[in-house]
Amino acid sequence: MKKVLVTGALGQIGSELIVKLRNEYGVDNVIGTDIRSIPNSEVVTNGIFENLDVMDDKSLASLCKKYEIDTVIHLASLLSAVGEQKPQFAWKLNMGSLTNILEVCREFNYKLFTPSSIAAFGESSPKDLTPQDTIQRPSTMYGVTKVAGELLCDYYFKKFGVDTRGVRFPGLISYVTPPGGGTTDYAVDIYYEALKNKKYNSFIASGTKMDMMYMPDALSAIVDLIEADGSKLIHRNAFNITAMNFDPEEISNEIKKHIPEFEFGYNVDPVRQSIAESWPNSIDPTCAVEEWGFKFEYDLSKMTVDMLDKLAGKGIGDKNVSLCK
Ligand code: VAH
Repeated sequence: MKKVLVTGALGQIGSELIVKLRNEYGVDNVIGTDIRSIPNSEVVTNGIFENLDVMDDKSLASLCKKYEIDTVIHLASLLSAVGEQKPQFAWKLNMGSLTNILEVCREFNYKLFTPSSIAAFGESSPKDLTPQDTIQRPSTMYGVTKVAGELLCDYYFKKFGVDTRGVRFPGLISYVTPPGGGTTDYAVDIYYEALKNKKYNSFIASGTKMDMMYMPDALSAIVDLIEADGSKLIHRNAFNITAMNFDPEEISNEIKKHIPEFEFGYNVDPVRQSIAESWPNSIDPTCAVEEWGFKFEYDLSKMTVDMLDKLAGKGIGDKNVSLCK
C-alpha cells in the first residue's frame, strides 16, 4: 500500500490532489503538508495534515520517518509571475526545497513525483508541437528552476537510482483553489469574472496560444505516472502533457455560449505577456501517451460547462444567473 507525503498541499494542485489521493490510497496513507495552515480547509480537517517548511531538511526527514512513507509528491514552488518579482527567492525556494526532497528520497529510497512545466521551454525551443526532447533555454527564473529541476531529478535517477518522475504541466484550470502567481491564471480569472461581473479584460494579449488542462485531468496524470511501470519509462523528467490549446479569444467565445451578455476585452500585462510569448504555442505529448498511457477527458467546451456550473454552485456571481446550456 502506498503511503504518500505531499508538499504544497494547500496550493492550487495540492488542495485537490489530496482529496483524490485520500480516495485512492486511504485517508491514513496520505500526509498533506504546507508551510501555511488553513484551519477550515478539508485538506486540514479531513485527514492527516502537518505544517512543514520544505526548506527545513531535518523536519522533512523527521515527518517522512514518523509516517513511514514510501512516496513523495513535491508541489511546493513559486510560479512564473511571482518568480519574476522575486527571482533570487524563487531559485532558493524551488531548488533548495527540491534538493532537500531528493536527498531524503535518496537516503530512504522513496519514489518522487515533482512537476515541471511548459515554462521549461524558451524562445529558441520549437514553438509548435514542441517535442519531448529539444532545446530548453527558458528566459524566466521559474523556467530556469524547472529545467534545473528536471536535470537534477534525472541525475538522482541515474546516479543514485532514485525513482523520480515528472510531467511538464501546461496551464492548469480549477474551481476549488484560486491560482497563485502564474501567467496562465487569466484562464481561471475569466470564469470568476464572467459570473461575477459578466465582463473581463485579459492580461494576456489576443492570439496568444498556450497549452492548458483542466485540474481533474492533471490529477489523473499524476496518479497514472506514479503508478506506471518504471521499466517501461524511457523518459523520466519530465513528460510533455497537454489537453487543450487556446488563446483568450477562444476561451471568451466558449464562455459567451453560456453567458451571451459576457463582455470581453484586454488590459495586457507586459510582464506576463512577455513570459507567455516565451513559451510554446503547443507541445507534443506523444511520449507520455506511448510510455505510460497519458489521456485526458476535458476539452475547452466540456471544461467551460463544468467550471461555470461548479463556480455558480459555490455561489460565485448572481444567484439567478441562467447559464445557457
Ligand atoms: C504559471 N500556472 O503560469 C503556471 C504554469 C505553464 C504555467 O507553470 O506559472
